[in-house]
Amino acid sequence: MNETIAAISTASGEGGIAVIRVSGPDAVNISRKVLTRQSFDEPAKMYLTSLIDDEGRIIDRVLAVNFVKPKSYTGEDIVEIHTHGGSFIARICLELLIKNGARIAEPGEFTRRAFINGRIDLAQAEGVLSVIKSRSMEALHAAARTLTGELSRETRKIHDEILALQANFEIQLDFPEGETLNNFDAHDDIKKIVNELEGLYSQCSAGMILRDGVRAVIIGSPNVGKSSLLNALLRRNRAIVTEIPGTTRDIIEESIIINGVTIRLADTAGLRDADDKIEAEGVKLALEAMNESDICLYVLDSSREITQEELNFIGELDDKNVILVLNKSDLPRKVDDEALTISPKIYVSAKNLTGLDELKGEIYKLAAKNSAFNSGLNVSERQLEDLRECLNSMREAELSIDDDVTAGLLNSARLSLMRLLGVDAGDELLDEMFNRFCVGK
Ligand SMILES: Nc1nc2c(ncn2[C@@H]2O[C@H](COP(=O)(O)OP(=O)(O)OP(=O)(O)O)[C@@H](O)[C@H]2O)c(=O)[nH]1
Ligand SMILES: [Mg+2]
Repeated sequence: MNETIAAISTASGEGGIAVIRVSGPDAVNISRKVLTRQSFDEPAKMYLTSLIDDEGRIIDRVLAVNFVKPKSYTGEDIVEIHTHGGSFIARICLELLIKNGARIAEPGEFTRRAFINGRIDLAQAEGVLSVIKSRSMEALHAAARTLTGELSRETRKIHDEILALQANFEIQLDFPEGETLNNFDAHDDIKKIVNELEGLYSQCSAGMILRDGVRAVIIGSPNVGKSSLLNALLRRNRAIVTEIPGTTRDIIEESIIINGVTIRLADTAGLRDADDKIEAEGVKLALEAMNESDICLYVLDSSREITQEELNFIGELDDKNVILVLNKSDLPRKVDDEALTISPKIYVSAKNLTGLDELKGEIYKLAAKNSAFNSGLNVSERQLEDLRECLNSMREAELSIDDDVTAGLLNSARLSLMRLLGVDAGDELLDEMFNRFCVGK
């Protein structure tokens, strides 16, 4: 931790400016050796200066700013040098800093130091990562809520409530058999905490959906227009469309964003008993994709009658996640609408691009089901798992009638929340977490 680290913090390639960040006890001393300016009187103020090489030759006009410990991103002294954009000049600047005593930073090492110095907790560090990886505005909002500490605050509040309750139980256990603490009714308290945890959990799973997207599979018999539907939703010709049944054999995945939510569409091979080995493999993949998806778009050709095979297949679908898409609505309708009891049923024409907005609306409705998107909190799998474990322990505690057991469950619930916040996190967890960051963050 006493080493001073440096890295290029902006993305590689040519750009307007590049930022090279130096953090650690020698940040200012090392920076002085590569800049003409020697003093940074005011912290957090940009100074115009020059970058110089070993022989004092000017390489670039740059801006430099000094953030003084502990009021900096890492909680250490930081100097940022803003060079003109271009990976070459940024690399030269970094090399000069290394020559003068800085060490190249590992991926995520700046954020790791921020965590170790208590500037942010682990939940917020995950938030930083999510902000960087966000692909839609809603995902970004969810990440920002985590980053600014909303998840941490709520988690800490619940942690403290459990702790207080646990303390009461410990006292209670010291009482002789038969006697109890006055007015001690833990049941209501436990129930209240379970409710709070459930709310937090649904906010976090919404955040998870916002980050990773919802998986929607396009499935149905050959030639009904599944690939045409994918193309129509994407508004570009991504998948091959022909009048020959069995055109699509592999899974084709693409994303669209509906009201800020990423929907990961998968076009699949038409379902039939295929003789062709490749096609049969495609059908197998299609069914697998369907089982792993959150939403199923079952496509029918509305210009012909439904086959018995199709009816059987529809009968076995989990109708909570299905949208029936009746394609080719530009042609005369032959499909027996009455036979289809599943809703929603949407008529579209992938050819004429009609009905697509309505379809998107239904996809969004299913995706948003039970999800608090506008209060979503971005979390990692690990954090969601910690939260789930906490909730499980608390639900068990709610049912428990043995004080001893309840106290133990409260304790493990509390430890799950501490893990979520990264209190006493081991090196292994920190390595795993910060290695997902890019260098320079
Ligand atoms: N009239 C009309 N024809 C369509 C429509 N959508 C698709 N088609 C035609 O239906 C045929 C099959 O379309 P595809 O998109 O390849 O169908 P698919 O379901 O992906 O077929 P497989 O990949 O073989 O399972 C093509 O000739 C398309 O031009 C539509 O909305 N209206
Ligand atoms: Mg196809």
